[in-house]
Amino acid sequence: MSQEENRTGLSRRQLLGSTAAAAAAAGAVGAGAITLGSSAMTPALAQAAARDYEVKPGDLDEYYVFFSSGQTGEVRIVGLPSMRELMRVPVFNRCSATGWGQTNESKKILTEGMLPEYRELMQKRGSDIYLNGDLHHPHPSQTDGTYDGRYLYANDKANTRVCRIRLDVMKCDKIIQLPNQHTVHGLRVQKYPKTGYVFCNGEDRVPIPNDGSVLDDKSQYRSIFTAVDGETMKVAWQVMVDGNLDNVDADYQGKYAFSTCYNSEEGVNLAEMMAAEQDWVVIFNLARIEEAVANGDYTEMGGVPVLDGRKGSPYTRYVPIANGPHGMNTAPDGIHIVANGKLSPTVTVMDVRTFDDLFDDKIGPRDTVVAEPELGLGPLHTAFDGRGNAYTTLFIDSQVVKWNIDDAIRAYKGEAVDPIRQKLDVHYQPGHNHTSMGQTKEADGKWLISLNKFSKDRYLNVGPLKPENDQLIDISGDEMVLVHDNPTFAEPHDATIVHRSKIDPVHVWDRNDPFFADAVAQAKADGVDLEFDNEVIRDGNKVRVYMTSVAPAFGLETFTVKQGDEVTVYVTNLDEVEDLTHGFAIINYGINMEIGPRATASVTFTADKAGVYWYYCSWFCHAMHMEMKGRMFVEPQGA
Ligand code: CUK
Ligand code: CUA
Repeated sequence: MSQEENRTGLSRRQLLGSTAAAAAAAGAVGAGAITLGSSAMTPALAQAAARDYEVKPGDLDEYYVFFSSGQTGEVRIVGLPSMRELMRVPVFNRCSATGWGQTNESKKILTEGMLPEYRELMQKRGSDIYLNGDLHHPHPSQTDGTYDGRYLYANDKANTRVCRIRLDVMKCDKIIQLPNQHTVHGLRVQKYPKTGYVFCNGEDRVPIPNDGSVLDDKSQYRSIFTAVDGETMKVAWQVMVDGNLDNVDADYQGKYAFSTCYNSEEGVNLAEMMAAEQDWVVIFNLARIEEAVANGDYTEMGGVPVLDGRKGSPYTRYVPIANGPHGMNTAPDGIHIVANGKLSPTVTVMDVRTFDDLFDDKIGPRDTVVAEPELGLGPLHTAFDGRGNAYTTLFIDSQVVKWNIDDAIRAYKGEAVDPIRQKLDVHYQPGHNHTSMGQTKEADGKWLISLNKFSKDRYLNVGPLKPENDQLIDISGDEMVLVHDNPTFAEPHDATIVHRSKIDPVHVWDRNDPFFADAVAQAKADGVDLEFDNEVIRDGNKVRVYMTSVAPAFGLETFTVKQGDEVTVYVTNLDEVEDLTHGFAIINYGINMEIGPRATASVTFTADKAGVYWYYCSWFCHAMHMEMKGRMFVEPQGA
């Protein structure tokens, strides 16, 4: 099959034809691309086409979608079903608009959880933070198998970090770098009784310690599984495993976590990693691990407890499955988990109720497998509708396949039943997919998003670098219906669809918020009331400038510092009006930050160039926003 056929399945002409047919059937369906995935208009499709998907101006979406942004390093909040981008939450990146990576508040979060050796290294390299990140898996905290609106966690594959975003203010409040392991790839949260643990897969194998004493001797490389405590954001424990770790998920009973391994060969190049016919899923027994940690039955490495979970250990079991599995997904029935074949056209379904017996050695590893349907080429990830159906992305076939779990189990037992319900073309090469509330016990089976790696011909050409294409699919009926194409910049891997009833962010900041508590404490020490005073405090060559802001004026029209001073500007936004954000930018000093309503933000810099420097409000806040500015005077050295 050529790559062309491979990717589309349908000709461009057919696609255009079906678009026109759908638009005609739907009447005025509003803005955005309404595209049906098949040229045949079945009753289900006609019904779907008649449905009004439009979120009209002023109407609110029913769901939040937390999109990863991959190598952009941020989390994006999108409304569903409109697929409108609502907000970006900078995390493992720098953000010109908000000052993330520049404000003292964000730098503290970016640096305090770094491993000390890497923090020193960064400082030697002239930066105190990593300037990049690769955020793949954003997952909100759960209580009793559903979202609880507290936090969202995500990994940084590029620099072995894990972050936490507070869902009340939609800002990152913790980032930690994990010791011993090399990258964090798969990340999922404990579902029961609550999060609890954040499970983090160390994908690449390295020597421990990785200090140069071992280089090319791969027999001494190790892969590490980490459980982070989602409350304290500290490593609870780590488990050393055979092979490597790709994606992970957890059960609904709070007993097990499980990860796919595509490199059981422990190879260091493509040929080696693909050599074996089979790889595996490794299952972690949380109770046994916790008991061992409590009993001190571990080795401390890099300051954290590390258990040996390689083959033969009481903490793990290895279930052989076909070569190169990728996604790992727990079904909302609380029983079934699915490992996605990638190099195998199959997915492997396991029954978590067998795991107790597996760990008690009453059954063998393969006795946990209850189905292994052949679905198509390149199965990567599976999502669920809560009605017993699963939806698996087929990367190579450029399709989403809908299949029935019970029928797959019956077929595995030898019954003549085809579990496949439908295959829908997606455009093109899907990675993750996600259903509404599908990773909780409250999966509602309304929507599916297919996160496609290539958009190719779906949009106006924007040059060699193209957007990804995230497609919205209506799964509420018997047939999947493609209803919207959504271009996204590099590169959503994963997304989580959360019903809006689960999340309740604040509208303005609380003055007692810990996010800017350091600024409040410093002001107090300086005898400054942030909400009233505008003052410049000199402390040797350190200067602290305290400034209020009320639209359309800063509390200080000018302030004066000396060349060479280390200047910290604290801006407090006194406006209580919803959505009234100010900015603080200093021209030619590379400074800009956001100050949300009732927030304080601060930035520190060296006033190394003498002269007059205007500062201005960078967030449009008022009719006189252009006039919201002042001057920083920097007296020349020796003046
Ligand atoms: S991984 Cu990207 S398509 Cu990082 Cu979840 Cu599967
Ligand atoms: Cu304040 Cu614009």
